[in-house]
Order: sequence, then C-alpha cells, then structure tokens
Amino acid sequence: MVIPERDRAADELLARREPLMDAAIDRLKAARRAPGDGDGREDLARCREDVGAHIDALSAALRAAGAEQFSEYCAFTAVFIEGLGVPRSTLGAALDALGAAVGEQLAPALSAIAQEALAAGRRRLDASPIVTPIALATIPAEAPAPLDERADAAEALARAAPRIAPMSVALGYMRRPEDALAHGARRGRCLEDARHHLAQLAAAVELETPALFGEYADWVRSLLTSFGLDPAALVTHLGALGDAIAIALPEHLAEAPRRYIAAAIVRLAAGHVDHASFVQPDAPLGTLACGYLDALLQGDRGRALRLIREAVEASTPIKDIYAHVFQPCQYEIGRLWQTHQISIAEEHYCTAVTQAIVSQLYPLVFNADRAGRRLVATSVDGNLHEVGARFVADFFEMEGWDTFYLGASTPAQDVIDVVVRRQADVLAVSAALAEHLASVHALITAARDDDRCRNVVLLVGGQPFRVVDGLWRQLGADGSAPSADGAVHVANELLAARGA
Ligand code: B12
Repeated sequence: MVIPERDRAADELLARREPLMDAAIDRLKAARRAPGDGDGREDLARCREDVGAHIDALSAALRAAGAEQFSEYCAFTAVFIEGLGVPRSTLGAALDALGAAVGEQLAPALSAIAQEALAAGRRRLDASPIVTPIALATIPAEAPAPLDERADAAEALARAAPRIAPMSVALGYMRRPEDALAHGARRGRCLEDARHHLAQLAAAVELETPALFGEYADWVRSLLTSFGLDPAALVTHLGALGDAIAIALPEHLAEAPRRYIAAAIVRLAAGHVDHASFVQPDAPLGTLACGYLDALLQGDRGRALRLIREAVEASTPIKDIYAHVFQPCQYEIGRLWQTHQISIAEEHYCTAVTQAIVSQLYPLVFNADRAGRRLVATSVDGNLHEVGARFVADFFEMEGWDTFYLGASTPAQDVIDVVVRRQADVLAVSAALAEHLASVHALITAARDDDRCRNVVLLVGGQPFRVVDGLWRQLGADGSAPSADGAVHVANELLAARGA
C-alpha cells in the first residue's frame, strides 16, 4: 500500500515533535521572541507547549483538508491570543521558527508539503479581516468593567460571559481544529452553546449546587449524541470553558465554576445513560398512555380525544389520567425531541393537542365542593412551559380550591399583585430550566419583602426541583413537591402547621 505523501509528512511531524519543538524554541530565543530562562521558566514551557499544539494542528491538517485547515487554525489562534492581548505577530514568529525547524529536520519532499501549509497559515495572519464573518463573532468582547470586591463568582461569570464564551469557543477549536473546519457555518451555534453553558453554570454556582450543572452536562451530551456528534467534543469544550474562566476571572472567583466543570466532566466520563421511555405498558394506565402517545405521534388528535373520552366514561379518575397519561406522554415527547426522533413542530403539535384535550375535561375538573382556599399558580418570568403550573392549578381546583392560573412567563410584580388581589393562601411557582431559577429566587424574595404576602405559603416546583433535592430551601420557598398531587399535600400540611 502506498501511503500518500501528505500522510507521511503528518506522521513525520509527530515523530519529530520533540526535536522540532526544541529547535523552534531555540530559534525564538535567538530572535528574542521567546520568554527568557530563569524567571520566565514557566512561560517558556508554555511557549514550547504552544509550538507543540501548532505541530499537532499542522499534522492533523495535512491528514485532512491540508493548507486550508491549517490556515483556519491560525485564524482562530490569532483571534484567541489577540483576545488575551498577545499580538498575532507572536504566532507569526512561532510559525516562522517552526518552518525553519521543519526545513532542517524533514526530508525535502515532506518538508515542502508542511511548508506549503505553514505558508498558507502565515498568509492568513496577514489577511484583513483575519476571519470569516462567523468566526469574527468569536472575537472576545471588551473586558467588562472591574468587579466590585464583594462580587461573587456567579455575578462575575454572568458579567464576564460575553468575553469568556468566545474565548472558550476559540480555545476549543484550537484544541479540536478538525471541528473548526467541519462546523463551518455552525460555529455561530457553538458560540450560542457556550453562552448557554455559562448561563447554566452561573445558575448552579449561584445556588452552590454542582449537581445542577452536572444534570445539564448530561442533557447536552445526550442531545449531541442524538445529532450524531462526538460527545468527546463536549468534554473538550467544557475544559476550554474552564480554562477561559481561569484566564478571565481572578483565581478566587474562578475556583468554584472550574470545580463544577471538573465535576461535570468526571460525570460525563462515567458514561452515557440512555433514558428509557417514560411511557411503559406495564405502568398504571400504561395501555392507555401507549395508545394516547401513538395517536399523538401519528398526528391523529381525533383518536387521542376518543381514547381519553372512553377512559372517562369508564370512570377512570381524572387525576390518574393527568398523572399517568398526560404527564408521562409530555415527558416522552421531550425525550423524543431531545434524542432527535421528533421535530420541534411535532412537539408543539402534541403539546397543543394535550392542552386542548385537558380543556375538554374541565366540566369535571371544576366540579368539587368549595374548600374556601385560594391558589395562584404561575410559570415564572422567562419560563415558557405552562403545562406544569396548569396541572398544579387543576389538582387544587379538583380539591375545591379557587384557582388563578396565570400561564407562561409572568413578571414578578404582576404575580404579586394577583396574589394580593385574590387573597391567595398559596402561591405555586413553576420553573423548567436551571436558567429560570434566578427568576424564582427574585419572585420569592419580592413576595417575602411584601408585607401583604406574609401569610402566603410559597411553593416552588418543576423540572430542576425534581432532580436536585432540597433546592427549594436555597431559594427561600416554604416547600416543593415533584408532582401536582404532592403539591396539594404539601400545601395542606403547611397550612395546617400554621393553624390556618
Ligand atoms: C412542551 C415543552 C416545551 C414547550 C412548552 C409549551 C407550553 N405551552 O407549555 C416549548 C416549545 C415552549 C418549550 C421550550 C423550551 N424547552 Co421545553 N419542553 C417541553 C416538554 C416536552 C413538556 C413540558 C410539559 O408539558 N411537561 C408536563 C408537566 C405536567 O410536567 P412538569 O412541568 O414537570 O410539571 C409537573 C411537576 O414538575 C410538578 N410541578 C411543576 N410546576 C410546579 C410548581 C409547584 C409549586 C409544585 C409544587 C410542583 C410543580 O407538578 C407538575 C404536574 O405533576 C418538556 C419535557 C419534560 N420533561 O417536561 C421539555 C423540556 C422541559 N424543555 C426543554 C428545553 C431545553 C427547552 C428549550 C430551552 C428548548 C430551546 N432550545 O428553545 C426551551 C426553553 C423555553 C423557555 N424559555 O422556557 C428541556 C429541558 C432540559 C433541561 N434539563 O434543561 C426539556 C426537559 C426537554 C428535554 N427532554 O430535553 N418546551
């Protein structure tokens, strides 16, 4: 078998990695472009590592798209180091030194191949603008204003996010240059993802709950896997995020977020857990749930409605239909979306059908003897998921409470106004993502600060509270429950304990 010349050059570069690094560093030192020995020993070691990274990238590029890929690598590296205040001419000098070392150590034919890619990278550094419009978006924003001494890690992360996110993307691409090329126009998405990771991380740090970020990392991995992407890329990008945080924040503020990231990476290394379907035939009402889900997925809302009507006519308790049919089917719809088996449009369809069918049951929901209690249920500001809060309200309604269900994303002050006007005994606040927790905290704090709400029982619930034990306490709530049924129990217990 004949090994293509480019692959041979790539092999040779890796085989001679150490001597090439030494020779390049000697040249940089002679040209006074490397940190000196003595005090600069650590810097020198880092500079040597950088040259090693250039060699790896050059070798990977020769195996893949060649000069074009290497020039992309150079563009990203330049963007990254310029974000740190290091001029791109420093990279140019390193490439020159590497080129000279390659000329000395590789056979002429192989050296010529490597030199061609190095020259393309060098030319890219002289180009203006250096990067394509999408990559331009990764140029770090201006450094944020200096932090107050009392600022905590979560605030620092949120403030520095516009700078950390692009740095982490550039660094991630430097470490996986093959992704930078393969992603093409999707690079903008990668930047969005980095912003999302940071928002989740800030929420977890704020609540001192590493598990929140770990759960999120698991979720991202499963999403990436379902798109056929390499989960190892997530580990690289999270590592890059940690390193960018170390660069952008003072050590005492970087410590906690970096620790959370490290824990999430360990968790990812423990392997991928495939979540089984939320709808199982042997679960309570399992046959009905399977049929109902099938009708939704087939786009047959007539059949879905018929199945529920028949169940009601057969005296199936409404609460059981909510708990064992609608809720698991909604969770399963979420799992199917997450694993790329159904589209956003299909999820919207299924949710809309279930919402419509739930409304058909309302003559039975609004049927209980009045209990003389009042509930306000809301999805917190920013939360577009309304079904959870709606189910909670419906369960209280079925217990005879007067309920005021406010739907999706309601601003804190408006919620408080309703609580006061309706003289609510209980406020039920629903969140679906870790990102909503800051709004939950703000709403709870505003209610606590408002004397008119002093007797109101404050309950929180939804997905993050289902996965992290005791999270409700950290947010200052009075209680939580994993389900609508549980919410009614907790509310009654808390009111009884108050003698109300
Ligand atoms: C439908 C849906 C949407 C719809 C919502 C439409 C609507 N009209 O409500 C739309 C399209 C808007 C949506 C958007 C998004 N979604 Co969505 N969505 C879902 C889905 C499939 C179903 C939600 C639902 O109806 N659940 C059924 C109800 C009954 O369950 P529940 O909310 O858990 O409520 C029960 C309990 O938690 C509890 N409870 C709830 N609230 C309260 C309150 C109190 C006080 C108490 C005591 C108890 C309690 O009782 C309820 C009844 O038993 C879920 C999947 C899932 N696992 O929930 C994903 C899901 C929540 N969404 C998800 C995501 C990622 C998103 C988006 C970020 C997607 C995106 N990239 O845009 C956005 C975020 C939007 C936002 N800003 O909020 C992820 C969250 C993953 C994570 N771990 O962070 C999920 C889990 C899907 C998944 N498997 O990946 N989504």
